[in-house]
Amino acid sequence: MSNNFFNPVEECYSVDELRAVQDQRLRQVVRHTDLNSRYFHERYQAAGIDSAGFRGLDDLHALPFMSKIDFREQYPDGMCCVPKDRIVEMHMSSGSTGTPVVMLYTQHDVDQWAECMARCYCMAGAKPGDVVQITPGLGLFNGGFGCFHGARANGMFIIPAGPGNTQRQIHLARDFKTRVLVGVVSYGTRIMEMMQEMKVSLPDLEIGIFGAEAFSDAMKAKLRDGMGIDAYDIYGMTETGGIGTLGQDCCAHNGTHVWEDHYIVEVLDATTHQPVADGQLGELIVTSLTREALPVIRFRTGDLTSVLSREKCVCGRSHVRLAPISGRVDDMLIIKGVNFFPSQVEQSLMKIPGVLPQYQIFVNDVNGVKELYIKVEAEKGVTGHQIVKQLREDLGFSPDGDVFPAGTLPRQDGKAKRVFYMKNGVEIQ
Ligand code: DLL
Repeated sequence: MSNNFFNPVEECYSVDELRAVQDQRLRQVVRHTDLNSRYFHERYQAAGIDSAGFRGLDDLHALPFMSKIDFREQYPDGMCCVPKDRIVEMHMSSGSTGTPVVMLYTQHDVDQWAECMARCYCMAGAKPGDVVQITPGLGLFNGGFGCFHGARANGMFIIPAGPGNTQRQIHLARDFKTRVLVGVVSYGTRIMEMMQEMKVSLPDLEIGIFGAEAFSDAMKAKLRDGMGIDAYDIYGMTETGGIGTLGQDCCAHNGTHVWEDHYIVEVLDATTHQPVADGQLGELIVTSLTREALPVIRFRTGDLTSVLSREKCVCGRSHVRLAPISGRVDDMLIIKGVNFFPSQVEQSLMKIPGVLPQYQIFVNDVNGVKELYIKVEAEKGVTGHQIVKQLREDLGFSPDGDVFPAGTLPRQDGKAKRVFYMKNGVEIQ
């Protein structure tokens, strides 16, 4: 357990300082977007907002929401707030409809991203000179480059491995003494499996930073114990500027500290858009305060979380702490009258001794009635009956479940596809 700061002053702002910075930066970003982008200007006009008289945090609730749909409709650069010749980088995610979501960066935006990401590395205990192995793709996906920019800012030795060739990852980590490993959660589990298969331990590896997918506490424990590391949960998305922009947990592992001097977060009821009380689950809404090319204003992330605490943390930071993402608004499953998220299935499965981190969830619509079927890898001796019993205890109904030997379910190098939708046994998406 370790705790460092990349930017001790801003990371240790008091709540009052954070509010003052947010208030001033919110006025600035509303003015900037209004003056420099027709998209934002028209939306503010339609909502009756004059950016010259905008009163900062007091007027936050009056700002209109935006969502992924706006990014898709404005593809490729319809929302851009700076002249084209100031753009130095782009990233993109494709999502379920196939229409891309593009994020554009000025040099200032790349530096802002690097700062957020460097804070995350430091918060996990990484120091200048540490070897960091970056396994998210270094391409259009924001994961790899965000890790790269942040590591450069923090003065680390970068192994830009990207995903895949898992045996080589282990050799690289052993030979170059990797201390910090970053990856999407399911690729972290893949590396852990390969370490076990190759019977290699990596004594220099101390810190694992994972994200991009549902990450249950039980999965964190598996990675921690299986790799002998401290496991951190990092958060961010293309629209907010990428990995790390929305923060990470600290050494106390008690929620995701959001970088509140750069982002305002609200947790709202996904249907009524009214604020929910701290501790209650709702949709996360994000406003970026310091991004230039493509700021987001009250962006509906679709991610569900709750405010865990606004108190000063033992690590010294007052930045708000959010619960791990429990799912997406559109991911909720309703089966036999029970509402739940795939992450709850993961949490339940990973509690069973001998169950391995690879699983698939099938939602089969049989003549209008939804049924759940789970495939999971497990060590010898674990039975389908144990799986069904655990899920019945945790979810309140009995799905079907089967156990498969290690290494038999399909794996992806990027984000894992965990949920499959079927109609009368035939996959539909
Ligand atoms: O997944 C950024 C990222 C890369 C984060 C690597 C962490 C590690 P997108 O592809 O735009 O960006 O996907 C963003 O992924 O809205 C969440 O639904 C989900 N997500 C990201 N981090 C977490 C996390 C990257 N720590 C979407 N826990 C988000 C759960 C996460 N879900």
